[in-house]
Amino acid sequence: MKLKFCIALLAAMILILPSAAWAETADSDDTIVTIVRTPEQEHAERPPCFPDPSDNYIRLPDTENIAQGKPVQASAHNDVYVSRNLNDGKVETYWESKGFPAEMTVDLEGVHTVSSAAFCLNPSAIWEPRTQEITLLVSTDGENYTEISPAAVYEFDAEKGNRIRIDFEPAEAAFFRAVITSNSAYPAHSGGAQVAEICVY
Ligand SMILES: [Ca+2]
Repeated sequence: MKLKFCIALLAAMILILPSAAWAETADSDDTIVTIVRTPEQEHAERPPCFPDPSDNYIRLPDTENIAQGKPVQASAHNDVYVSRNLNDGKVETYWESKGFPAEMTVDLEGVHTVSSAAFCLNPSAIWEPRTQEITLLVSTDGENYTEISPAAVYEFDAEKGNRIRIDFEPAEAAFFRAVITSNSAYPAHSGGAQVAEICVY
């Protein structure tokens, strides 16, 4: 009986002692706890040995894009792809016309000398390569338009940023218009032009 009592007492000590020791340590003012907080990641890290995909992107002018956020009118759109997506500064949002020809006109809110334009799609590779035929026109009064870049087929490729740049002779413009007459990725009856951003410089 005495032996059983000793075994039970020993077992109880084994169970109680570690928790008592832990509690003392955890409650002690001498315990040093170092909390390490990692900094927020502010941008994607890319090891130097990996090429930057944007190195292959078509370069856009360094000057201000005067089309961004300006009033814009466009042909009828498909689904939710409305005209305000054309120049909201986001390549993730886009305008899609309901058929061809597809026309968009940006009110530049004043006369500007322009010499370059860019058309962007989402640079994600999920947007497969395509071509779109584009004509550019400008106007100083909103009624009479002059062609500054004739209809030509441009290639959009995610490896080049899914964007194209059109340079032309400098012209005075208060209104900038683009007409798109084909889209190789969306030629079906209900298809149309697709533009994530129209930029004017
Ligand atoms: Ca957009």
